[in-house]
Amino acid sequence: VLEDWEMHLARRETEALFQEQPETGNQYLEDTLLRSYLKTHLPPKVLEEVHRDLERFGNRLVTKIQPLSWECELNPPVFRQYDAWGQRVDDIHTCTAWRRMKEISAEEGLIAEAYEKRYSNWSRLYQAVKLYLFSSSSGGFSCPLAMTDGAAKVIESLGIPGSLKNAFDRLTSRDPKKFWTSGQWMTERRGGSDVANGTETMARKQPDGTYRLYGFKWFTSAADSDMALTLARIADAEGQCTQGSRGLSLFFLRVRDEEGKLNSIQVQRLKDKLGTRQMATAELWLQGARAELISAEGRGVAAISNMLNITRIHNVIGAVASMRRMISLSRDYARKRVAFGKLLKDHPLHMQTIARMEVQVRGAFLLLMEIVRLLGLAETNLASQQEQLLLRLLIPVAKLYTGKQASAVAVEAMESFGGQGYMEDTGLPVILRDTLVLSIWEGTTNILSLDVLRSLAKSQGQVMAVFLSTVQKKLELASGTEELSAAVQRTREAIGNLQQFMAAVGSEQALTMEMAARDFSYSLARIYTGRQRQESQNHGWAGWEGTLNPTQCHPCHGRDTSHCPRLLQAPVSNLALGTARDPGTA
Ligand code: UCC
Ligand code: FAD
Repeated sequence: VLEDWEMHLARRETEALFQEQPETGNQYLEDTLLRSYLKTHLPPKVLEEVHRDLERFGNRLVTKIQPLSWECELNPPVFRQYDAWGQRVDDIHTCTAWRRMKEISAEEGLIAEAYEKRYSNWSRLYQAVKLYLFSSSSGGFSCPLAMTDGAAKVIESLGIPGSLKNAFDRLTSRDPKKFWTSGQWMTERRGGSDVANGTETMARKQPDGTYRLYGFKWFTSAADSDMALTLARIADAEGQCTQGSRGLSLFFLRVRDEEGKLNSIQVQRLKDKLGTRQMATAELWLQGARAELISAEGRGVAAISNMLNITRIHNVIGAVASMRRMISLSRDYARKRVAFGKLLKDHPLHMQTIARMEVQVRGAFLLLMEIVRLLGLAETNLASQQEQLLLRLLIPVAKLYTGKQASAVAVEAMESFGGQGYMEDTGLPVILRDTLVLSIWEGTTNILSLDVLRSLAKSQGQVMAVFLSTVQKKLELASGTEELSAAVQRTREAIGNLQQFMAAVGSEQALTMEMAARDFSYSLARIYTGRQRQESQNHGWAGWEGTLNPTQCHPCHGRDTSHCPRLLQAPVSNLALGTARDPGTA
């Protein structure tokens, strides 16, 4: 009996030492940076209404929506190609929780808010904040919402033609019974980055003016969506198509008809993905899918770029939300987990690790807010030409940079839970997996870096002037604050490096700029968020960083660069950009 009693006591002791799981409460109320941003920027009347709604939404997220999110993870979509009698059905079955997410998205106006413009230029920002809070509890539903928003934006930018009025109303509806989501079918087997050369899908005009599409779409996310925007080449009477970008046009199509029958589309299979497994990504054969041409012929890429710019902003939202969730959990864990006789929060080194992640997410959050603030101004005709240029530049910069940041933060944060971080049923690996895609889809880091250059070229350099003058103004404001003086100084030095680099690139711009595109873009992100590393002043720290200058390295200008010994030894792209390096938490 005594032995039993001792065992009981020992067991109680062990159980008492067991750590509680990390939790988050109302994500709105707990996010001091978000709340202070809203307080500083929103007009008081708007703030009052928005605050009430966000507090309510924050509670709904933690009590009702978060559990659905886990259900989505546990019940990923299932594809059934044939029924029991051998009939081809191509049914993508989604779980109840996923379908509930669609209803909640409508009820909460997660798309509608931006188009109703109840708060004029602040509506976009308000929508983005709701999406940011929703993202990590959405069970992957953020993905269809991104594309739905993008599709609504394209249709709005076309002036909402009569034939698309129904679609627009549904995409922006608050009625769960009416609400539609959209897909974005761009990627084909031959290329997802090089869409201009990768697209083989052909469009044949029908006597009634509609088109039938024939081709194979290699990645189609949220394949359970109601409609899609997609690219195809219009065939002439002889069946010939114009190749390249100028041959691409944009089409609207319904995925299924009123009876739920697929629109001459066959689902080949669902992708077996590392993450985002809650959401169906399919390979689709278009076998004469009926579609409507919605851009001018040959202007498909330009027309769909309205969608890309919106979905890329959603990507930034997802990246910031992921970092915020990981860090919130990590902080909570540090308050509960004991190591070496004290809580993790009392170990300075552990707290330094968390603080470094916090700095990352804060910079990223403020960059996101800046973008949606500018977008709101642009959409209500309140943006100056300079603000429009800045918005065009900051979208790819933020997408590429925050995608990388989020991946690095997710890995670091996972480690902050020790072995538990690696355990599947904690849910932490889900966040990591879902985060890793953010730098791939919606344009990879390199492709977005080239888009940064595109925005520079298109504005004939004006955008850089706007960027620099905007940063200078922000620095002037900050320079009055003593605590910020060192950071202001470092940012000024980084701007100096950037200007020096641009001046030195001079006439050999094309190749150098292409090679430098990634690091150049990172520099823009770091400068805009005021995040310069002290180490960047020391050129020795990265081995090769800052050791070349652009005029030194062009033996192979205009030729195949792959064998250039200098390029193999030292990435030319870091020329003079002392601030560039992969975003990380170190
Ligand atoms: O991945 C996808 C969906 C994933 C699921 C959704 C998740 C959402 C986030 C959720 C968060 C949780 S959909 C597939 C995404 N695919 C891409 O992003 C494609 C990546 N490749 C590019 O971005 C390339 O740069 C291309 C395709 C745009 C390059 O095409 P071109 O035709 O070779 O490029 P051009 O000739 O330079 O551009 C054609 C026109 C030009 O206008 P004009 O002719 O007037 O000079 C460009 O200025 O398009 C214009 N343009 C743009 N305009 C190109 N890009 C842009 C842009 N970003 N903004 C404005
Ligand atoms: P590639 O274009 O072959 O690129 C391979 C590598 O080469 C990349 O690292 C890229 O950065 C680099 N590279 C390519 N060109 C250059 C260059 N000029 N300079 C420097 N580097 C270069 N697509 C859709 O259309 N709709 C969807 O719904 C969709 N959903 C997706 C869901 C998931 C989970 C994933 C992973 C992808 C999805 N995609 C979707 C596809 C996605 O957009 C593409 O995978 C992406 O754009 C990259 O295209 P790719 O896979 O063809 O890679």
